[in-house]
Amino acid sequence: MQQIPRRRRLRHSSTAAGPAHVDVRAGGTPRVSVIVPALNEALNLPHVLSGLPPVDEVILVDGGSVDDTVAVARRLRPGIRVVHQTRRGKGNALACGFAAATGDIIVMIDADGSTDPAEIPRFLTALRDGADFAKGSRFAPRGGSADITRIRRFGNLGLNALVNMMFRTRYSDLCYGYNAFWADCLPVFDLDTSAPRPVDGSKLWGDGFEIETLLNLRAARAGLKVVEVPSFEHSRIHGTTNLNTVRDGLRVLRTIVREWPRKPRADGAKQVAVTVETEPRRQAVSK
Ligand SMILES: Nc1nc2c(ncn2[C@@H]2O[C@H](COP(=O)(O)OP(=O)(O)OP(=O)(O)O)[C@@H](O)[C@H]2O)c(=O)[nH]1
Ligand SMILES: [Mg+2]
Repeated sequence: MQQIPRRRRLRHSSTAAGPAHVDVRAGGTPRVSVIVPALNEALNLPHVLSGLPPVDEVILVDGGSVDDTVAVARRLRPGIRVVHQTRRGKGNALACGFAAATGDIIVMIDADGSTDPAEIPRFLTALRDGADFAKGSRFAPRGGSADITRIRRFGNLGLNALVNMMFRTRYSDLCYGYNAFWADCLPVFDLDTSAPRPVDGSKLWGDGFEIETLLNLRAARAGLKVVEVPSFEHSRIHGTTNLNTVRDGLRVLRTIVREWPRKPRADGAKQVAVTVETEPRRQAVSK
C-alpha cells in the first residue's frame, strides 16, 4: 500500500480551544462530502437528495442542464453547493466536484436514482475500517443490478477481466459509479480540471464515462487499499441514459491501454475481502 504522507492526512479544524490539527483517519470524526454529477436530472433529484443520510456537504455538479436540475436541488436542499463543470462529461463533472469538496471523505453518487443513498454508511464503514478506496460493486456477493443491460454486463465483465490480468487486481466491477475514498488520496488520481475545453467539442481522456475505470486503475497502480462494497444498482427512475455502450466501452478500453504504461507496483493493490455488512435491499424501482 502506498504510504500517504502524514501531512496529507491532517485536517485543519477549529475547536473552542482554537485551531487544531486532527488526524481524522486515526479516530477523529471525518467530514463527508457527497458529489452528485447531474445532467438534466430534475425529476430524479427528489428521490436522491431526500434519501441522503446526514452528511456534511453535498455538491451538485451541473453539466449545463436545460431542465430545472439546479433549481430543484436548491429547493430540496438549501445548503447544497452547486458547481459548474469546466468541460464536458461525467468524468470532468466528478473531477470538478472532487476539487471543490472540503470533506475528509468523498462519496460519488449518481443523480438518476440508480445508486441508493442509503448505502452510503456501508462505504463510510469500509473507509473507517481501513480502506483508502471503497469501491462499489454490483457483482460482489449481495450486490446486484436492475439496470445493467446484457451487453453492458458482458462488456464490463470482459474489460474487468482484462484489467485484473493486466493490473493484478481482483476487482469484480470495473465500471460502476458508486465509490468513496479519503480525500487525501486525491493526488493519486491526478485529475485535471483546468485544461481548456477542446474546440472541436470532443472530451478529454478521463472526462467521459471512463472516469470510474481511471480511478480504479490509478488506485491499483498506487497500491491504495481498495475494499469492494456490495451495492445494488436500481434502474434510472426518469429520463434516458447519457451513456453509449459501444462508444463509451471503447473509451474504457482505450483508457486501460493508456494507463498500462503506468504499471502497478510489484505488490499490486491491497484489495481485501468484502467485510462490510449489508442492510436489506430496498425494492428495485422500475423505469
Ligand atoms: N454534470 C454532468 N453529469 C453527467 C454528465 N453525464 C452524465 N452525468 C450524470 O452522471 C450520472 C450517470 O449518468 P447516466 O446517464 O445515468 O449513465 P449510466 O448510469 O451509466 O446509464 P444508465 O444506467 O442507463 O442510467 C447521472 O447522474 C448523470 O446525470 C455530464 O456530462 N455532466
Ligand atoms: Mg444511470
